[in-house]
Amino acid sequence: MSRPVTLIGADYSVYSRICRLTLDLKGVPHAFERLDVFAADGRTRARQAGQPFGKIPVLRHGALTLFETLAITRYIDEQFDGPALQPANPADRARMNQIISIVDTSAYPVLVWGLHVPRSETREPDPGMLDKGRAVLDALEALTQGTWLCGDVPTLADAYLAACTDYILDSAAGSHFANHCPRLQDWWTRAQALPKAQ
Ligand SMILES: N[C@@H](CCC(=O)N[C@@H](CS)C(=O)NCC(=O)O)C(=O)O
Repeated sequence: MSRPVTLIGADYSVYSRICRLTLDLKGVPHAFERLDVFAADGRTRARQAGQPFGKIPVLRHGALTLFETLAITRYIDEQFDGPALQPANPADRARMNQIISIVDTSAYPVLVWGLHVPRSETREPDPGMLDKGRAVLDALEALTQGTWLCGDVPTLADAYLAACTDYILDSAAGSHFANHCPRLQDWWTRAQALPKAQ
């Protein structure tokens, strides 16, 4: 009998969405246990669930507990049957890793927290944030090739970027995405049809 798979996270959480999208793209049946990390006891519960920094998500596979989305998504791809979500070709794989790294180090802090969150709280973003956000989108646009971000089939890069695109569009950089990033725009028309991880 196969070991049960449970993802612990929240619907709004970009990193939880990345893991759910990865599970769905891989075709792995799983349970989703909701944990609101921003609730009063959220960080304590996340630590109790196995995330030492009090964040989400956490993946359980039988007795195995994993945290850090990078590790979780690669584990899902390598542990389970289903379509390969990391390109075999080293150059394509490197491009996928570039996009993942850009989402981690730039898109998430700048576009989601630096631009989307201030808009959702009806306050101005920090000075210079919009220029930074546009530069992130320009870099992602330049890396986008093929039907999906890294070729003919979806990869982990698609899960990473798709998980935060709603937030990017609902930010001050949204019009830059719509008007100056035709490849990303084209990609998003397809990516919206990916299994809905929300
Ligand atoms: N490096 C972690 C980042 C996870 C993360 O930042 N999760 C956010 C939700 S999307 C969180 O738990 N934030 C709560 C906090 O930072 O206190 C990963 O890759 O899983």
